[in-house]
Amino acid sequence: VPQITFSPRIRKSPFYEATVRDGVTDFTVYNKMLMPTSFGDLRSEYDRLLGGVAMWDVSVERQIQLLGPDAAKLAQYLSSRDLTNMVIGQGKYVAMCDHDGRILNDPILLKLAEDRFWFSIADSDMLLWCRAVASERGFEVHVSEPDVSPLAVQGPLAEDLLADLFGDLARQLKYFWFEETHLGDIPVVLCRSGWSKQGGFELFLQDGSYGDELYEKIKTVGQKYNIGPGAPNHVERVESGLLSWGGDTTPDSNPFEAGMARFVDTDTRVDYIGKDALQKIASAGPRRLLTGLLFDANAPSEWPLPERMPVTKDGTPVGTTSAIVHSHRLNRTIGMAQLERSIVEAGSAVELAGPDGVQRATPHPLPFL
Ligand code: THG
Repeated sequence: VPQITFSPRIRKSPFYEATVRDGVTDFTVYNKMLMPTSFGDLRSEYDRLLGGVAMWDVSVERQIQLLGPDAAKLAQYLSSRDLTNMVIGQGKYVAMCDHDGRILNDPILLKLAEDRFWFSIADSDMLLWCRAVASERGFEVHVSEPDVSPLAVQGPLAEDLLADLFGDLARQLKYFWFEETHLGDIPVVLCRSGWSKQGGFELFLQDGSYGDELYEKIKTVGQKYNIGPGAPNHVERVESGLLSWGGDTTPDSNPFEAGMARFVDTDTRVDYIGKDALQKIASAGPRRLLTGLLFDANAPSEWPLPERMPVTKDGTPVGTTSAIVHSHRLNRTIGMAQLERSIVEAGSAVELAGPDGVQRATPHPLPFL
């Protein structure tokens, strides 16, 4: 099997040593950094996420910090969502678009102070973009990638576990809200968030030298909840319809094609990059839509293919898939695809030509579950 060559260009997480001790078997590269994707038993990792609690090293979700008197102005100008009523301690899921309305990233934006924001980014070079825009606009703001590394604790038992560590704070936090706090000496931001729909938190470690200590602390307290290691779970995220930027999107996708329409404000007085383009797309209607695909029958086990696959309707190309998985809860092959809007709106049956024959599938609303 070919291997990835490690080098200083591929950064390691402060939890790297801890995940190796825990038996990590697979990594991907994300934001020029290694991210664990499996500990060797994906089915157990799924079951733990659905029925218990799992810990994921997601330090690859880097923070782009905006600090200074114009931080709020820059955060708004970069986000296609009206942030007027955003308060300190609140997180919001936003799209960052270019001037033509293409989606560049889909971060969670955290407001830590009136003059301090974090974009918790997906896999694209937003430090370059944010610095360039800040300078071109002449904004008085310092843009950096600070030493901050999120660690996700996900699953139905995550709240009990974190209440053991943080007391009532863990129970009181609302979805996407957060608080800057400490665990002993360890500086963290505790946020109710995470890339699953099973509930849970992310601890944004604010000093990488505590990586091992934080991981082991959660693992120790987590023993009574049978905590185990895991990673952002591909099967659960397709069932839940969570967007994977760069996977479900292509370089020219706009947020309406990526299922992010409800997070875009076109009818607003605030100004942001791409607003005119997004208004035009919104009134004309996007050409394609992100949709679930429900296969007529279970596809053979070699089908959950990592590549995009062409989708046709009566032989005519109508889009491509970005994920095909076997849903454990539906006991059916499901997928995600960007297809012509008319196909999605009509719910028309489509075909996919795979390794051993053609499979039929039907558009299905996201989330599946
Ligand atoms: N956590 C943190 N940073 C991140 C991610 C994360 N950065 C990269 C990536 N993930 C950003 N992408 C997403 C995509 C979806 C969601 C969160 C981050 C998500 N969406 C819900 C949904 O679509 O149903 C809820 C959105 C809402 O209601 O506001 O949770 O995971 N720190």
